[in-house]
Amino acid sequence: MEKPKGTKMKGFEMRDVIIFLVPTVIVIITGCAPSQSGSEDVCYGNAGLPSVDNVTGGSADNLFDDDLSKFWEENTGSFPHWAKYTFRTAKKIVRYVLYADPLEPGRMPMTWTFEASTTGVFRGEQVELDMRTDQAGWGAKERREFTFVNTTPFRYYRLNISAGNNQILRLAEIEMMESLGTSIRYISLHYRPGFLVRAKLNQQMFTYEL
Ligand SMILES: [Ca+2]
Repeated sequence: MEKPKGTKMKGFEMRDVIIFLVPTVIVIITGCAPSQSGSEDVCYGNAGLPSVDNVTGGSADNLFDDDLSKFWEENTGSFPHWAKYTFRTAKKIVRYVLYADPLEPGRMPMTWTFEASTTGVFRGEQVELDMRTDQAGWGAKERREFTFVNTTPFRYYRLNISAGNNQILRLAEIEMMESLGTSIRYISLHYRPGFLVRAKLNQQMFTYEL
């Protein structure tokens, strides 16, 4: 065994330390925070109330039930559409995750804003926390994570979808987190001779040169 050396891996928050064992070397990646407070999804059970602008299949509850086989669908063929979560107590959300349906991932949103409000009205008072315009090519059960800067607790958060990848909109799950700490599910490591380690973490690829 030899200690890792070389450049710092980009893309991780500098928090906890995780040690991965790979052939002949120990790779220490600083920054993963698997059990950090705030890194977990806070949209669950009686933490708040889901709602959407319209339903033609599934329900608003299906967006926050931790079950990818249940979805919210809207198939009237027009946009925008929105999905809202009303927390019982204000939370400082800084990260959210969207999951595609196992059977119809091509119905995922393409363009949206992620917004917050202190009143829940969303008629101009809301704050735009994040915007995405290019979210194409979703795969079955695909997970995409989005982060932004937010220093204010809000009770109301909304995904406001202005365009989809299909006229029919189908979204399997939404998660929201209070920390940028990266959960480590779906991690895989690839090592090859020449001292290059590649880690795929939550759909993002990182490279560590030893
Ligand atoms: Ca679901």
